[in-house]
Amino acid sequence: MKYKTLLKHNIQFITHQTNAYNHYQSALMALEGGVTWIQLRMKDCSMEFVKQQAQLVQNACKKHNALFFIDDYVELAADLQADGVHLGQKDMPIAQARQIVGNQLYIGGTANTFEQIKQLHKDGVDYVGLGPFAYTETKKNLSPILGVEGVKEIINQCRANNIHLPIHIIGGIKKEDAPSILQAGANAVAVSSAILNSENPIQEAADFVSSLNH
Ligand code: TZP
Ligand code: MG
Repeated sequence: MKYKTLLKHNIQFITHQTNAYNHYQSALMALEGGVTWIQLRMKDCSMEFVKQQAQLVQNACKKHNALFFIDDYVELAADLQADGVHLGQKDMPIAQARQIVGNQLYIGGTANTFEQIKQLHKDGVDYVGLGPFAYTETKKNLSPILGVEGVKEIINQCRANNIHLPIHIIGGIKKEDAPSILQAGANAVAVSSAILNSENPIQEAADFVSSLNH
């Protein structure tokens, strides 16, 4: 049994390296703004750097009582006893990841369509990251953009088919989009650049948090 619930977290921050901040700094600002779920997402970095940033971010999450997830690196998530790991369509198969992390860690999976969610549900993920909601520069090789209507349609299909997994919407989400995404039936939003590219990322994170809790 997992001891922390995902459902009380309606925003997840995705770390990113920008000209101004490294992954750790990006996570710290989101935490200071009140975000309680961080996903360390490091692409094209050495394993040594990933481990080092992961330890720093995990400690910061512990201090803030926030969930700490790692993108892609299943063994590292297991070694560090992170709260969870997130896997894309082309990453390690969910069943294999489950063998490695066991039942104590959450596993999230990325989807762009209802069919993919159906498969992830069968595979036993704990939540789905559905997107992209809008265009974003943060991710390479974007799948087709869903928009609020696409999101609504897919979530309705899930619920009509008895798939009640938590669904997070991701990709190009701005503060003003967040309430309508929750209205569409999503459980949470996952955000990176709208926070990091703002003038005051801590304030922007705090504004996101409060816009979702009204
Ligand atoms: N998957 C789809 S979009 C995205 C990921 C990991 C990046 C989210 O970041 P942003 O900057 O909020 O679009
Ligand atoms: Mg991945």
